[in-house]
Amino acid sequence: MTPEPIRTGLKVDALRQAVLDNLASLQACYPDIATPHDWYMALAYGVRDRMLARWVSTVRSFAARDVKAACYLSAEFLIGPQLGNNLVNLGIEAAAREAMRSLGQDLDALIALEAEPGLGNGGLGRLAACYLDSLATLEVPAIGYGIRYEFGIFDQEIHDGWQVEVTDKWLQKGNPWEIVRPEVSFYVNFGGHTETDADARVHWIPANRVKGVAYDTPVLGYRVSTCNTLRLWKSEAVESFDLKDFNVGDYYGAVHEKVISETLSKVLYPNDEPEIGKRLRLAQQYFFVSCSLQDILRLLDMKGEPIARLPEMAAVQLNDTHPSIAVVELMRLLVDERRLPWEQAWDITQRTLAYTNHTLLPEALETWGLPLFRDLLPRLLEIVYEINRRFLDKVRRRYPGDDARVARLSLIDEAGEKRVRMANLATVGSHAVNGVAALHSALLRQTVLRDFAELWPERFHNVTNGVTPRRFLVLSNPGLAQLLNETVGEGWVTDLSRLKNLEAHASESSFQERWRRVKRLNKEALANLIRARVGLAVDPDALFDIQVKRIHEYKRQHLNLLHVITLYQRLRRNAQLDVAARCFIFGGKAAPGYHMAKLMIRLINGVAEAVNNDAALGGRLKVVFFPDFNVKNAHYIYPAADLSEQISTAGKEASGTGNMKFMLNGALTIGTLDGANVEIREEVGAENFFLFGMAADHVDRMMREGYRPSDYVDANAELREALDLVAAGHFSHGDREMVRPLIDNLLHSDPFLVLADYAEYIACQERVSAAWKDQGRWTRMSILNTARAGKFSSDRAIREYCDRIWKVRPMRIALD
Ligand code: 26W
Repeated sequence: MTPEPIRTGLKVDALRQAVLDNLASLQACYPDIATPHDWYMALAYGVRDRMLARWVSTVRSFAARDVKAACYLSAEFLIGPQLGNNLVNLGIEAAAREAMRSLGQDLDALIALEAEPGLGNGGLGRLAACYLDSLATLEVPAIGYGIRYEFGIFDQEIHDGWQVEVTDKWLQKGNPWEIVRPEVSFYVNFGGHTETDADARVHWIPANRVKGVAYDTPVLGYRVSTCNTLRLWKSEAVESFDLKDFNVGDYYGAVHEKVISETLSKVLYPNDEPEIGKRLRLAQQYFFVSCSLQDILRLLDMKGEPIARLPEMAAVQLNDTHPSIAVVELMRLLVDERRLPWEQAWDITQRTLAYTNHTLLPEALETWGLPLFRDLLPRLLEIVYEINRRFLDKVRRRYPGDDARVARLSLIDEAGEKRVRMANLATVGSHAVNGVAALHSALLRQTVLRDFAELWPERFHNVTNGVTPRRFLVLSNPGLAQLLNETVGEGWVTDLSRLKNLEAHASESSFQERWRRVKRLNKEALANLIRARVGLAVDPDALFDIQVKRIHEYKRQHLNLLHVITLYQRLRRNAQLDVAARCFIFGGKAAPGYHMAKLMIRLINGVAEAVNNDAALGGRLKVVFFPDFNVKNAHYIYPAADLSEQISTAGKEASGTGNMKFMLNGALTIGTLDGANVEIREEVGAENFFLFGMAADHVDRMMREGYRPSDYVDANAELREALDLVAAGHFSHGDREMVRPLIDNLLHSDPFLVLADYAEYIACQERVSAAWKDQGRWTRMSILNTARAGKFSSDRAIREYCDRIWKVRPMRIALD
């Protein structure tokens, strides 16, 4: 049997030889002295080689054929660790495991070594990564465009119960998954002024210029030859060293420009939701958008396509408003550089761009002050004015005399300090606008973008989010994946609706036994990790009640905590109380400047300390704050959950995607009618979902008619007792001052209606405990959650974008 080629062979022998070759040729060492990092890099480069073959074929096919590509512009791509995912998508995990075992290495230990590329904050960034996986798996030509942050989202440590941010040095040991493209680089202007020449052509005379250099990461589809590209831009100085300054001894001067320019892609802003309006943030956004659009036009030129065909060749998706300056930058490139007439340029821009909104929270809708905008992007502000002038002319013709509507629709908020409204700009410059869940898209039309929805109803769509079953089941829950393969065949991985075939087995006791066995092993694995990371022993037989997501008041981690405290009080009052043993697991990062969120983390840890050390509870309650929740740790958490906490105030969580990952892994959801919870409950059936709380319209009415939180305290003794315990410092070593901001917030304003939903939540949790007692019923509901999760595959969402918004079709790749 002819041996496989070392660089592309997929079997054990070729892989083993590739690793040994790479140890020598890339790590410059040999097995006896190789460190675990050397083995990891040697294997990673071997896996990369197998992807490159497909990468090159994909790029060659794309260049040769008249096909339209999807270009996903996002300030965040939370791609997670790559090795395990690439092994699964290549279909060589077993072969690699054997090859490494034969070399005395443990594949899982090597996978655990990889530094996670934390190039995102949470939902929005992870969604972008899931979508790249689905685009490649569906063989759709696509490019992800973003920023190669040198420092991603901070690592979270917990010291004395408080979050401490630690710099994320993900690039410290090198990144085998990226390839630098020094020749794919563009200049980006900042500051300065504009001049108009004799033939009315506007020239931007910038104060500074930086260079953007492309770093490409391959994105391989599952068991296909399509390998798309994630192109991330790094900022560099045009002149990285100024000899003149150096020669006159001004050593700092000599490297000043280098330092300034490189800051653009230095660090990810760790905020998700509260808008920060920092100059560097706008510069970052313009930097990657300008590089990306220049690159898209360059690819069009390389294909010999006229600029007028841009809308037929590229569908550019704006992942929230963060890249929405693209509306203006594309106009600048088409009008100023390509000399197109304004009307033609505008038509091309609108037909090329589309915008996805991910939040209704007013404080998260980006706006930029005119002074900052003018100072940093003078030419773009001129174009904003012209876009606005022409747009409002149309509005005035449509709604004569309706000045209030004109003011609301304007790209410029004239009230107070004038600001550019990025959501309005994104909507005006796009042919399609979508929300990320049915409820969210409806609320978008009724609230934030109401005037636009009335103006252009045909532009508004909904595309409910999805998650990739490759990473969030095949890779992170191999036990369940195996059971699914044996029960419904392997087709579900790329056609998640096939999980429906599980329903027939939902009440079979033998199947239920195997199902519980898988969940049990995953809970043991998480329990071991909790022991290692937090030093706490938890009981895998307990109900694993998990809430993991960014810490935010609208996500209501403090409502969850009030349930924990209520149970704690009940058991302290009556140790014989018949409640199901519960292990409460919290996880999530707080934006460094978000003090209420940091206080919530501190209080969770304070409650954990009190509960976990209270012998009277007999170990029936355990509370864990799992540190540094990220994609890597999520691999252990979603498969081990029995109960998924999705308890945001209705109308606040645009969609949620963790809720989908929990459902896919057989967890039952306790939640409100918010975001995608509504559709999860529709798919799984109301009888398999623990619902509580006010619906969005009730919340809205309550907030408009005036809400008095103290009424709910007066009406509920357990609630008062729980709040009093916190206020008394019971969970803060007697420090009342520490918790006062949280207590005062709840008692006096409670903007997210925690106290109003408390009673129903507690009652719902009692229904959960009752259901848990009947393991047959619980397991049946668990199986039905997985069986009916098909809709929430990111493959379904991407097919909807391709058909309804991008008009992009798959392109089969023939491997050379
Ligand atoms: C300007 C600061 C900032 C940064 C990030 C504002 C807003 C954001 C994101 C929009 C926040 C985000 O991640 N939103 C989440 O997006 C997910 C994917 O669509 C949804 O599932 C979540 O409900 C939504 O909160």
